[in-house]
Amino acid sequence: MDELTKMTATPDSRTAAAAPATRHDWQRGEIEALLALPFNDLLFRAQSVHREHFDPNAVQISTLLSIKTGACPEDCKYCPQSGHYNTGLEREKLLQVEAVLEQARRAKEVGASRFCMGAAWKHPSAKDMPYVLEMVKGVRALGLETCMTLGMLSREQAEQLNDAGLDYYNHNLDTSPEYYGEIITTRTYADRLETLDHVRQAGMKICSGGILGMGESVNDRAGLLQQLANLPTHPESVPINMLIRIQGTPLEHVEDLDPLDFIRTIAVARILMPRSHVRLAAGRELMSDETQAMAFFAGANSIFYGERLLTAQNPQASHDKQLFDRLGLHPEQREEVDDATQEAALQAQMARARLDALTTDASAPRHTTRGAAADV
Ligand code: SAM
Ligand code: DTB
Ligand code: SF4
Repeated sequence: MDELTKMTATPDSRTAAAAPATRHDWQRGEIEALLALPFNDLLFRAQSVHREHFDPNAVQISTLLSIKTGACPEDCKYCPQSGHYNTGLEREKLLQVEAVLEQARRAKEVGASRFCMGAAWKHPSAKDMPYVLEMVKGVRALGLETCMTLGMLSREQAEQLNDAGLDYYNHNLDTSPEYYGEIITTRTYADRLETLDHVRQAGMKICSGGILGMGESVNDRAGLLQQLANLPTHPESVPINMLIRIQGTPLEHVEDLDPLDFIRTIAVARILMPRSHVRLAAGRELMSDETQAMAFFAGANSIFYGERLLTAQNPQASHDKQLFDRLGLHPEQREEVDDATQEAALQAQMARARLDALTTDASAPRHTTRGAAADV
């Protein structure tokens, strides 16, 4: 490039020329070496990568809703919703479509750009799919990005969700292939990879990450990141959860994770998957503001917002607002919806009204709804 071209190149084209190609061939040792860098070197490197691809002060905001709670047949040792452990959690059947949409409206009002719906299932049943598809259409119609996490998906179910307009599917690898068997025995690592493949083949974006603080080694953290970064396409969204120790689960008494090790993992995720949104996911309630600030500096650029995750506590919305103000962060804006989406919205609304009319028993409300979070 000559000097004049260099001076007039847009920031994007300059970045494109300078940025190394995204890799999918990371070796475990390379990742361990990154995790072991002097802290300042690691954070400087992660922040430099972050700035090449994102507005460093923008954070994507998602809100979670549990659409079916508890009594899950899987035995994930960290999870309050597993039917294998007595965690005292109140079970709830699948919410009605309108109750979900009401929560989505509130999430939008307070600034969320993505609405994530989670169900404690091994996989969705044929009976539940029509309702789930209506939820996707309805939430999308509100102009929100849609995300679901419903357990394993067959190829056909992934296609149905994609056709309904689901933007993201969340399915975590959780930990390294080696440590996985210590945490879950009712589904395999290969099952999880297969679901991710179905999601990708169907055309949806992938949200996949893991949990830290389950007693895993640094090598296991490297193994999780290696699996994610070596997928044929990087997950668009990578949630890094800090274990919330839940009374009654086998991981109730696991040792504390050093917050600096958590930050290191975020930083390495940012370096390995430079264009992905890395989410500072579960566990923020137990983190200091300073730890969270450092996680944003290390390249985290997404959070769950609102006082509840699926069943566990999240920071108060007012506290998050204050933190954003103190750090000069702002919510990332999503692109506006086009006419075709608006039209799809209208159609979805009509179909929903028909379905609800067929199925609603107004005399027997099965579910309670939660209060809305405050403004971001
Ligand atoms: N049942 C679906 C599944 O697992 O595929 C979706 C819901 S599940 C609760 C979604 C994710 O939440 C899990 O994969 C796990 O990474 C995370 N999670 C669950 N319990 C957690 C806890 N106590 N602390 C941190 N993350 C947790
Ligand atoms: C993810 O990685 N974390 C979210 C979301 N994906 C579905 C769930 C966190 C759950 C924390 C425990 C609970 O609220 O029950
Ligand atoms: Fe069930 Fe998901 Fe919890 Fe595992 S993490 S027990 S699959 S709800």
